[in-house]
Amino acid sequence: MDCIFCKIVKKEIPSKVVYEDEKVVAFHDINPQAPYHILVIPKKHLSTLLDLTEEDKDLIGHIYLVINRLAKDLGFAERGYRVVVNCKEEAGQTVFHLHFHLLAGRTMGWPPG
Ligand code: DGP
Repeated sequence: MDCIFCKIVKKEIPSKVVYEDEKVVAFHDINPQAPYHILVIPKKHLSTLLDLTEEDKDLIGHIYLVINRLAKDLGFAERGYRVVVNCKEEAGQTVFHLHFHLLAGRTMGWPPG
């Protein structure tokens, strides 16, 4: 499958990894929208949020715990951070491998554009 994030998981293309375990990889976004912009992705290929099934419940819980750990380790847990998942084209999804944007380091606006 020609998936750029699967290639990042397999280290076939380089990325700035900040965390990795048997289920997930977290790395810096190539086009950061905030001082901290990290993508947390499952190693398992899921195209969109809609592809989650019952068997992924633990995986999703794990991803949020990794996000919290990164927020603490990288020093922005106290100030706050935003987690975004774009699901399908109209929401702005451009890479069809499920990913959680972790954004921090500036004041965020609402509603998002
Ligand atoms: P989304 O629009 O929600 O599908 O976000 C995709 C994000 O992925 C976007 O912020 C840019 C980032 N991205 C795309 N290609 C690469 C890549 O090759 N490496 C890294 N580190 N990030 C990428």
